[in-house]
Amino acid sequence: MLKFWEDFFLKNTPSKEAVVQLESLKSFTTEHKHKNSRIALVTSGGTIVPLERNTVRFVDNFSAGTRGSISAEYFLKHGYAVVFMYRPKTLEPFARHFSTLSLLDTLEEKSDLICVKKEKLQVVKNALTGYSKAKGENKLHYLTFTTLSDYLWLLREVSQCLSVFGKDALLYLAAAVSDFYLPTELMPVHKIESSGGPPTITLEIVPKMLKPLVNLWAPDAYVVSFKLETDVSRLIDKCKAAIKNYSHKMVIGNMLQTRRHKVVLVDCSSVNEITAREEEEIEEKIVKELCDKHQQFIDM
Ligand code: PAZ
Repeated sequence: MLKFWEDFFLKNTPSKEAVVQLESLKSFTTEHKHKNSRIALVTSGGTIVPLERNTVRFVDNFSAGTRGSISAEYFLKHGYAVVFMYRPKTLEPFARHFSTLSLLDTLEEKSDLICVKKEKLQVVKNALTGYSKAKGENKLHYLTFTTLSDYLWLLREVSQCLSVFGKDALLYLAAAVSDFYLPTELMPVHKIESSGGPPTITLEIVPKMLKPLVNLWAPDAYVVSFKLETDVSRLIDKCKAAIKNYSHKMVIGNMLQTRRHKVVLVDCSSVNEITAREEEEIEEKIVKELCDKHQQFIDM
């Protein structure tokens, strides 16, 4: 009998764009395997679940890509090569400082020149230095997904690709991934017509991919998942349940309302809260803690 996740991959094929990206991933991982690099997969942004094959409508998952893009920068600072797997138009490492209006806010016109404002110079310098270093050393590789099924296909391929790094691979799954989907065979080909009356759409449960990821795709990697909740009374129990069910290394719990300045790190033996002040980036502390834990795991 097929496992639920195998059935999902049989019935939901990846887009051409997803498949094409895997070639360049192989050369990135080969280069970093030769260099004995530590490598992190950072997933970021939310998946969409199409309701039509020619997609006009879809169900979205909330994520601006803030957590993932900031964390990727800190993993690079800690010397990791980073595969940044994200949804286009959500935040990207380094470029996040200059998204939309904030780019214009950094600039001013002086005589005939466009210059960086004095008070923004340090931000621009830091971003440029970090970006140029990552690019020069070929340490940051981008992969993109939009739909749930592309996300899961890429997750499987990347995890398997990173499994050659053994314990040196760290998977940091910060993307907001839908728990529900509409199987391709149940999707109408064309845009749902309003003339047919209000549609009744029954979504199905997405198979839990952490199980095969931890047991089959990247069995030696240090795997960190995220749990987003809106009801604080459920957060810790949900994190503990995830650790028990999937036996991965860490669950990071966060509340929608307080996620920028409070998270909780849950592993099989401890619950550890991390907080950050307004002017701090909590991801700096999260990534530092994880890099220490990853080191201990490698040394074991
Ligand atoms: O991308 P962002 O900074 O706006 O949000 C980050 C987050 C809340 C999506 C992330 O921290 C997270 O909890 N991801 C997992 C979500 C989930 O439970 O599927």
